[in-house]
Amino acid sequence: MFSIQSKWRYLFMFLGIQLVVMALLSREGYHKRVTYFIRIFRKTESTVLMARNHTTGAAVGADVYANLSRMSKGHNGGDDMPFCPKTSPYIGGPIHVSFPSGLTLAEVQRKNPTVVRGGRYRPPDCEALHRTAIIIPHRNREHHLKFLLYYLHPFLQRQQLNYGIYVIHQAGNYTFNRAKLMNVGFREAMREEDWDCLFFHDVDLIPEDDRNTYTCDSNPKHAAIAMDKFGYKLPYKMYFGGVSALTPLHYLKMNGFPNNYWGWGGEDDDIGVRVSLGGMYITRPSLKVGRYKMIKHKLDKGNDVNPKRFNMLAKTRQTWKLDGMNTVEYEIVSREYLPLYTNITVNIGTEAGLHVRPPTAPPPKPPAEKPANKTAKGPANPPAKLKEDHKTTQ
Ligand code: UDH
Ligand code: MN
Repeated sequence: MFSIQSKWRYLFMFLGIQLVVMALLSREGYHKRVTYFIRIFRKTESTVLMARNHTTGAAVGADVYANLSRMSKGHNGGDDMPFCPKTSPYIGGPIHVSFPSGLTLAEVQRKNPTVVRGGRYRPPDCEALHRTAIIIPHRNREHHLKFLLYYLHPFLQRQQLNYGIYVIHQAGNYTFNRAKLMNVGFREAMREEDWDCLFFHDVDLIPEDDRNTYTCDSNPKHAAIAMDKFGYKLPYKMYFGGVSALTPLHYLKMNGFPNNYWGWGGEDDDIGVRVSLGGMYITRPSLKVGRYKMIKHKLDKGNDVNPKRFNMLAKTRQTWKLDGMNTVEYEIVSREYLPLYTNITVNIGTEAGLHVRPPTAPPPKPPAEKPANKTAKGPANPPAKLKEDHKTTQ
């Protein structure tokens, strides 16, 4: 029979042996496995935290930057890198999302030292299994962009992706056109790299769980299924707005997105209908995982509700092959490879077409006696000097 004392002695001996084995494994280069075991205990803690969080309704979750320092330590950069595992060991589940005042882009840059020019990243210690481009339609939302970059960079790094972030900035003040900007983003991103997945991402949506992997499925995926704005529920079955993921093949099968939805609303439903017209269906992560916080905002200037949207939507079946990726016209104004993203400023024209003519000039005056001065003003509103011109031919 064991006495209580000897029971304790055996228990301590057992724990001691465990510690020695762990130390040896760690020394022999089994660091990942050891940390894996350590994380199992940590995870239980975070699950308890999460459970508590669900009952109170408050958002807790982990710091999205918690795992990053460990990642960069394994850097080897050689050609003989192994492939990354199917499931990243750095994924941790719920993420704490808040919007502290005083955050700067310089701070985001400082916290993401492994992100390179143009907002590109590759895992330092393994060959990524996925190449994902993030396409963000944008105008006048720099404040939101800063927060999105703050959360998205570490989020994607935790998923061990080879990724790039593209911000597609609509030039000028004409009515905003989200879907057309996505078409531009698709073409311009694919021009640079053979991305195997494109995430079309509103600037104000912050993912709250890193198990929501930014990779593509065999069918188009609607990722922003549970937004705080809609009480963390899908507002209606065909909803496809906010954040969606398509492979280049999916995108071309549905002829991309429509170019003619100017102003707020309708385009996301049109895209949803295009998915089924292209012979595909919408996949979704679970409600638990596809959670997003939308940074609070009002409807923007220059993005009034589109009153034609319901009429247009009723005709998608007739129009989807006539308007989309095969007809998109735009002019690139500038392309900047910034430290945290690639900024593409684009002229997408207006409802009247790409080149808006200045208002008809009044009838010419009879010729003046003196020859015209060289510094005389040109026509009102001259077209901007643009670097590249793109018209799709398919
Ligand atoms: N966007 C811009 N600039 C604009 C307009 C839109 O960058 O001027 C982009 C941005 O990525 C944004 C996305 O287009 O996230 C979608 O536009 P949105 O955020 O206005 O769309 P949402 O469905 O509109 O969030 C909610 C309008 C809230 C009105 C509330 C009135 N009660
Ligand atoms: Mn929004």
